[in-house]
Order: sequence, then structure tokens, then C-alpha cells
Amino acid sequence: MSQTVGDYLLERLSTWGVQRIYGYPGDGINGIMGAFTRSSNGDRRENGHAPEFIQVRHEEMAAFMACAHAKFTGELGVCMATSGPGAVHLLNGLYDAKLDHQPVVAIVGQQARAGLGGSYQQEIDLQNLFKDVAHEFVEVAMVPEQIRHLVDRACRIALAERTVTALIIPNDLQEADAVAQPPHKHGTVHSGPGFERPRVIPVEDELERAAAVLNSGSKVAMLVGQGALHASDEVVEVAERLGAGVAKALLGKAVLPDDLPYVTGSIGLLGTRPSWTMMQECDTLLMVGSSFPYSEFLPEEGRARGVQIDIDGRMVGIRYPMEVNLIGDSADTLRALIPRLERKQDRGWREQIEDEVAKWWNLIEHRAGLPADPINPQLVFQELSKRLPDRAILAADSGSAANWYARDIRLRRGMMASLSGTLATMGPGVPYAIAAKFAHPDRPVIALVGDGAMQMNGINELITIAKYRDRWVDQRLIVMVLNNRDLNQVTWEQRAMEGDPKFEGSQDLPDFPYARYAEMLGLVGIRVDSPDEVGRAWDQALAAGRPVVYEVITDPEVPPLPPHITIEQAKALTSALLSGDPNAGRIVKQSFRQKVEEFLPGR
Ligand SMILES: Cc1ncc(C[n+]2csc(CCOP(=O)(O)OP(=O)(O)O)c2C)c(N)n1
Ligand SMILES: [Mg+2]
Repeated sequence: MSQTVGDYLLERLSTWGVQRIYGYPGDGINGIMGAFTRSSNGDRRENGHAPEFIQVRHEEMAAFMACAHAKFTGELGVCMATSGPGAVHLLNGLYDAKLDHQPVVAIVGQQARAGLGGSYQQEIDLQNLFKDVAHEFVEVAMVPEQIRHLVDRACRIALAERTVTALIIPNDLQEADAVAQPPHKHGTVHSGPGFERPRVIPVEDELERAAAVLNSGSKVAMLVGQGALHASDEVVEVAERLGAGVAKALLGKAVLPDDLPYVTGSIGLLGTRPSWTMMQECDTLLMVGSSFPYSEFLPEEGRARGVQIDIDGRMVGIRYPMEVNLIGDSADTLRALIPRLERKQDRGWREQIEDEVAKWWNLIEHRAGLPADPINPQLVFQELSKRLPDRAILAADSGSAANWYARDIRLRRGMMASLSGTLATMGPGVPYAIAAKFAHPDRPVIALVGDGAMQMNGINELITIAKYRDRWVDQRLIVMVLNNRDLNQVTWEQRAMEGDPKFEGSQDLPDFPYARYAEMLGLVGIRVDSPDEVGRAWDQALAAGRPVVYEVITDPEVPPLPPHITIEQAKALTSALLSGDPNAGRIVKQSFRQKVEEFLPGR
């Protein structure tokens, strides 16, 4: 059989190093599914290598997995869906990738060319649908001669721009004879594969200006994000020289290990008090590879002099009016800066930060030990933190879990961790963990997920774990579920931001037997409803030879408090309680406990 467009598509993707495509079938892509069959049967003699198809439960999960593949490997992620409904399902996962700047290619089918424009079944204007999420490149293939350059451009633009691109391929075209090399004539395009990241560093004058600002400050605060994930050594060296403290945006949690005494941890609503204080009191801000959005957690305009480093010229100078914006790779730029930075002789600022960080960790540990009904969620994260195996990969979902992940988990060097940082969507916890496992089958992977997110999609994706677990040499994949029967993060937002009582109609969740369900799937199920068992259950989960669902019954009235409570938030909370919040009594008790402890001497 001669090579089809579908066959050639897979071959070209494989030339780009794509080993795995997360997807879900449908008649819009049957011509590509046939190509997968031929490649795995070895019938397609022209190319020995083709990507593998990984079947998920829902196309959105395929897009999350492609995004997570990019996050945990630095490579291109690829997802695939059929025309119409399958393509629509991809969207939220693709936006997650776009907003977190991950290179992802989406390949979707379309109805046959002859029917397009005829209000045909499952016909959707896909180019328009993807025009926002894949605005850098979204193309419909019309003839076989296009496939080579469309694949080359979709991959190259996704990598070069760190974004989402999309290819739409009508189903009849997938079955047509491939044209691997377009004829050499007017109107054809002749492309080649491959992308190497350039070395990007700012010009000397700008480095000098930046160094002058940093050298003249006496209280330097650093904020690092995911753009600094590969620049840990350089960040340490700069922080040492400048006597700075370092706060970490959520996506940059793995930039520095949390055992360094001057790392103030996370920042923002899910942040820590030392990060808050450092930003309030600093006179100089050095921001590296982050687009952390909340201005109230950064210095007030004019209070500090600012230097920012970012690889993307579009992302500088938009969070704080910086004095110097350096466009460059974070590691290379910091390396170029280091010889220009003077070591600060006065270490008073650094000592103040270290002192606050030490007190904060004591407080966090103490908060986790406070009683709750039945289990304090912070305890679950603390007990995990102590036991995290080397090289663990963590994925957190949006919800209260993200708070405790941000504040209580102490990462060590060599670990990886991510979540939906910018879209902050519910649902990525389990699919991220699955993609982490495919990318690094020898590493332990832990997903930290709320019951709402489990009910949204996590439960279904456990089926994918059961289906593929035998592939992984080390089967340690733990899905920890905070079973609080509440959409807790939003319940607290209703109370603290809006001043409304909890609206049970929207917030209460039905119970579900997560652990028992896992057992039905052949996974290990552990359910814990007493604080004494939390640590032991982690030991058991981490020692299991199979994927585990670890369900913990936690108290929804333990407040995921921001690092400081503003007068407005305190007023709002009071108003929520006075307007008849169903759990007012227990909230007052828990909030009081959590807050009062903060001011006790010695903490
Ligand atoms: C797709 C989507 N829908 C809604 C939200 C708003 N939201 C953010 S967190 C959250 C509650 C999550 O509940 P759960 O997963 O049970 O975690 P918990 O906060 O209870 O620990 C909601 C509804 C969102 N971020 N994404
Ligand atoms: Mg919940």
C-alpha cells in the first residue's frame, strides 16, 4: 500500500521527535487512526518510527496531558481529536497550555472537503474556533502537498513562540496518497524540520544598567517564576551576592529547594507571610521569568527600583514599572550579570528574612497540628512533605489543595512540580500526573486533587491509569483526594471576598467512594478519616507497587487564609458569618485558631 497523508503525518511528527500523541478517536480522524494501526503493525515500511497513540477518556484530558508533557520534559506536547465535538472538547486544556506558555500542537479532523460549507454533520468552523487559542498558527490542510510544511510550521512555531498551534485535516485528505516532497514549481513550499533554541542575552549596556540598580539597593527582593526553572544555580549565586530573599511564583516552585533559609516560598493569595513582608519592605525588586499578576503583593509603585528578566519581550514591564527590562534567557542573563554584581557587605536584610522564614515554617508546622473535624488538610500535606521521595513529580489541582501545596510542601532539589498556573482551571491534577508518568516512568508521581476536581474528571481518568499502569516500570502514582464534600476554595472566596455566606446549593458536593472505586479498577484504595493514620497511610501509598488513590476526609472549615488579612476581607468574613453562614460557629473557631497562633510569642 502506498503511503497515505495520515501515514506521512505521523512520520513527519516523528521526525520532530514526537513519541506520544494523547487523543481520542472519531470519524474525523479515522484516516490517522489507520496510520497508527499500520505503524504499530510494522506494515509501513517506509518509516520504522511513529508516535504512539495514548487513549484518554475526554479530549480535554488529552490537551492537559500534552501541556504537562511539555512542562515536565521541555519538549513539544501533541494532542489529537476528531472534528466537531472532539475539537471543542480540547479547548480548555489548550488554553491551559497557551496561558502557561507551553509548546503544544493540536491536530484535529474535519469533515470531507467536498462537504465543507454544506452545514454537514459535525461541521464546525474550526479555524475560527481555534483562532484565539492557536492564534500564532492555525491552518486547514487542503492538499497532500501541504502536509510537510504545515507539520513543520506547527511544530516550529509552537516551540519558538512557546504556544499552542493547530492543524485541521479533513478526513478524506488523510486517506489520500501522501506527497512527501512537493513538486519544484511556482506556488509550492519547501520546508525542513528542526528547531534549536537560540542563546538570548541582553546587550552589555543594559546589563550594566541593571547591575547598577541592583548594586545600589540595600534590601533586594527576588521573585522567580517558571522561566527560571533551569536557572537554579544562577538564582542562588545572585541571591547570595545581593543578600536577597527569594519568593517563588506558583509555577516556579521547583526553581529553588525550600530548605534554603532565604527562600520565602510562594507569593500571592496562596503565599506566605515572609514573601508578603519582603515585598512590602524591599527597596529593589529583581523579577526573573515570572508574570505573577497580583500587584498588591508586589511593592507599591515607586517604592522599589525594579529589574526584570524575561525571554519574551511582550512580558516585561507589565506587572511593575521596571527601571531596566532585560530580554534574555534567565540562566544566561543571570550568568552575564553575576560578575557585575557586588557582594552586599551588610547582611542585615538577609538575616531579617531568614529569621522570618524560620518562624514561618514553625507556624506552618504548628497550624498543621491543630485539631480539626476530622482531619486538618494541612496535616496531609505536611506528612507528605516529610516523606517526599527523591525525584518526585507533583501535580496540584486548583482548589484548596493548591494553597496547601503552595505553603506546606517543601520541595528538594531534583523534584518537579506543576499546576495550571495562569488559567487556574480545575481538572489538570490527574491528567498532569498521567503525562508525568509516561514521560518519566521511573519517577514517583503524586497528584494533589480536590473532590470537586475528581468528580469533574479525575475519577474518569483513573480508568486511563488502570489501562496503562503496566507500562510503567515504577508504578508509583498516587492520587491524593481531599474529600471535604465542598468546593472549598470558592466557598471561602464567597465568604472572604464577597461577604456572602456559603451557598450550599452551589458549594456542597455529594460524597463518592474514591478509594473503593480505585479498588474496583484494580488500583490500591486507601481511605483515612483520623489524623493518626495520615502519615502511616502516606508510607503505605509510597510503598505500594501499584497506583494508589489516597482519599482523606478533611475539614472544610479550616480556612485557606491569605498571608495577611486585609480590613476588607475581615469585614467581608464577618458579614458572611452574620448573614447566616451554615457553618458559622465552626468557622470562627477554626479561623481564630489559625490566626491567633500566628501572633503567639516564639512563632
Ligand atoms: C473549570 C473550572 N471551574 C470552576 C472553577 C472555580 N473553582 C476554583 S477552585 C474550585 C473548587 C474546587 O473544589 P475541589 O476540587 O473540591 O477542591 P477544594 O477547594 O474543595 O479542596 C472552583 C469551583 C475553576 N477554577 N475551574
Ligand atoms: Mg472539595
